[in-house]
Amino acid sequence: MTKTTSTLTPQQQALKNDIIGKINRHFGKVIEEATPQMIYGACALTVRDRIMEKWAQSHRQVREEGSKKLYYLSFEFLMGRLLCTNILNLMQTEDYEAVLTDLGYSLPEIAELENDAGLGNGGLGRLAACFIDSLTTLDLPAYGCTLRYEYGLFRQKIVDGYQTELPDTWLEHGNAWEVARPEEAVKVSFGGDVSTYWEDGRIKVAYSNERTVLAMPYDVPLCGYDSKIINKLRLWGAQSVTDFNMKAFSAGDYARAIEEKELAGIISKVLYPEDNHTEGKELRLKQQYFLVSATLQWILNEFEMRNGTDWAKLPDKVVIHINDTHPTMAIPEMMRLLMDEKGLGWDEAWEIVTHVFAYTNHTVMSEALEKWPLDLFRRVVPRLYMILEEMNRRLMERVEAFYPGDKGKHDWMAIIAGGQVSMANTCLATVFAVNGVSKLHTEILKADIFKDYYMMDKERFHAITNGITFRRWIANCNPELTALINNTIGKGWLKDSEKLSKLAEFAGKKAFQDRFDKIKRANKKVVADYIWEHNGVKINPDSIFDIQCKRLHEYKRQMMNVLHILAEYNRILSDPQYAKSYYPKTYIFGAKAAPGYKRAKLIIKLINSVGELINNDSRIEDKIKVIFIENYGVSIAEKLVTAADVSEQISTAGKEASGTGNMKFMLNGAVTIGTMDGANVEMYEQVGDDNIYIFGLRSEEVDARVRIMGNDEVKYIYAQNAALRGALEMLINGTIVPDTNLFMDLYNTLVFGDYGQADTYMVLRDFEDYMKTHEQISKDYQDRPKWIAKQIMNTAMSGFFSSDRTINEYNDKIWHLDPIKS
Ligand code: 26W
Repeated sequence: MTKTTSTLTPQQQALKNDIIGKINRHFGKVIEEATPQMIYGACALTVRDRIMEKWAQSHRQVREEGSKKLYYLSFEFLMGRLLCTNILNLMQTEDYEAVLTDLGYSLPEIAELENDAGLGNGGLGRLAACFIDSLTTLDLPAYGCTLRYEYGLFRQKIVDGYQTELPDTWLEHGNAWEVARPEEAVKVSFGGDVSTYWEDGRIKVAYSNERTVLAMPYDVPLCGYDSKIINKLRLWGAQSVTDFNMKAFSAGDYARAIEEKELAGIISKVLYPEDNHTEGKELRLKQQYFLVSATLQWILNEFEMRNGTDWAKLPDKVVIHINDTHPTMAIPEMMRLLMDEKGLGWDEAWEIVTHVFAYTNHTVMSEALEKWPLDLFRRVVPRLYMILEEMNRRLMERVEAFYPGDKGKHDWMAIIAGGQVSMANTCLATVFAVNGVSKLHTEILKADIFKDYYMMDKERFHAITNGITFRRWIANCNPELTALINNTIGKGWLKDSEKLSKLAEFAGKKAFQDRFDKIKRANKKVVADYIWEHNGVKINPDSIFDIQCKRLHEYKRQMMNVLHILAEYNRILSDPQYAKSYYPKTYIFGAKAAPGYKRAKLIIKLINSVGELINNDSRIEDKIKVIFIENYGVSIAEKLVTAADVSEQISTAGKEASGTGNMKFMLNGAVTIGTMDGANVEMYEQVGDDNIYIFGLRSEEVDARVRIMGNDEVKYIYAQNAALRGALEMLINGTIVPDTNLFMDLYNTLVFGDYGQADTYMVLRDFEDYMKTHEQISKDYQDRPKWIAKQIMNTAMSGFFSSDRTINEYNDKIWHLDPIKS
């Protein structure tokens, strides 16, 4: 209800009038009749207007300065909600809070009505979203390019402890942020026959019988934090071209017209939920071609409009980043467009292509390395196939020159070999820069999976450690802590993250500790209330909140966490002395499993079953609670990271390329228990030994261990570690669930292995060290001043992990963009 008495400033009063105006004109309602959803919509529209005003200005500026632009191609942009970050970036949070309160609402309550834009699986997609925020904040001209999936990552519903998948209908209320650009729509064609012929002394290409769909761009303008430029995320949606010219189709083309309509209907329908695993589906390949072809046509059109047809200048004006191998087809597509459409010869086109593209690898998991069957590839994109064949022929000459007579290298490094097209090799054969996402990950790329390419050209390999945007991951999600930091060291750190280290001198100060701890306690209470509401379990906010939230994958070792919880539970039951001294703990999990990854889904069931068992066992007097948060995603992560005492980052060393959740927890003052993996290594370097708990095998030890000691070591550990054995046996002895077969697969893979190799992910081998480290944490936690100092040090030393630093590194080493001038 509208209040009449108000203490709004004139500026806030104007904003209020704007919002009411939107309710009137956009929704045809008076303010008294507006639903909260309409209030959200009206707020979003007012924010969009403000961004749009800046947009026109910024657009002109970029054009006049003739700036070089980055196109960041990614199949995933896990943006989450935009209302609060946009308001924060416009520096209008206080105004919107005041006006919404005046209207009888609150900003957080209205913000919650926005559906998460869940256009991503996990780390890679969220990284893209953080990057676009930092690029914009740093005033660098950049466009994110992705698909406008009608359904984002599935909505997870837990039924009887099992994950079930429901469609994520994020567009159900429309998308207030996007602007359709029909005037920039382009056509993308699939399949058909390709033939070549000579004309005017050049080879020409003719296509026939292809299937064509229309790519419709939807732009989401993005503002940075206190910055000048407006960038955008371009989402391509597929539409039917036949709607426009159905009449023109002769009877013979009728079937084709219908086929095209169907194709258009499914291409941008759904995000594939595979993470670190590729299934090789035809539709996925079509999605890939659709995105890259539409984007490249747009890039070349823009270039031509501003710079004419001097294509050799393209690398001065454009840099295209390939986010993991998924958009790799951009490379042969650029060759195709330059040769077939713009009339360049192979060498001229190749010179351009090799100076325009850069590529980031995000995983070393072999199941995730994309390879496509030749037949499929040839059928879907016949012309690109021809181009890749020629690229491969020339590549093999280079390989032969560098590694004479080494046949093995030919197969391993080829674009086309063994009946498959390798996307990673296509990138490695072409791009001017390759990078890994943490120091360790890059070392592994250079020493292992990309070694042969590295030896040929070392200069183009870079290590650029990931980062996160501090605007979303502290300023927005933890306003109380942000205010405390602002009051203590000033506001500069939000744009210059290294300044956070000034907090270190307050780590031991009692008054500061008290305030810091009070905020953490309040955030824990919020999560406890959330759990009560959603899980119906009462949580003690004074217990240790120990959180592991990320995709479910064996290498991330949620399994080790569960086994350890079981071991603690058993010990509480059997050892009264231990029970007495046990400090209460709340173990929180959040994870989606790929729908086809059976074992991962079984681990979710296990976590829920263990929760049932432990949460309801009155003998342990609520000392342990185990909670599974349903439908983990960006918005719930924003709550969880503020409430953690302990952050679980426990992947098998060498497997997690970087991790970025680890950084979000650290920034909000959680202490990490982790392996020397991914960016954990650099977190350790930042905070030092006293403020992080490192355990387990190092990456260089992992392989050696399997090679030298093999399964004998696993048998030995099983025999000798009673706590671990006890936990493992619970999987199959009917204690957790009556059906002793249910978790048999989980037991078997650890103890006996899938292909004769037990304990692939070192769960048993790292268990003892993990257990001891947890004991130490429980002890240290109870020395409050010491523990809170550790938490503060984590926040203080996390400046390095701002994505602003990451983007500056990319820019210095790879992109070379200039910030727009005022
Ligand atoms: C083709 C199927 C598929 C889908 C997604 C294969 C691989 C992926 C991604 C590369 C998986 C991913 O998100 N990797 C994560 O990237 C983050 C950002 O760099 C890193 O922090 C994580 O460690 C890495 O697992």
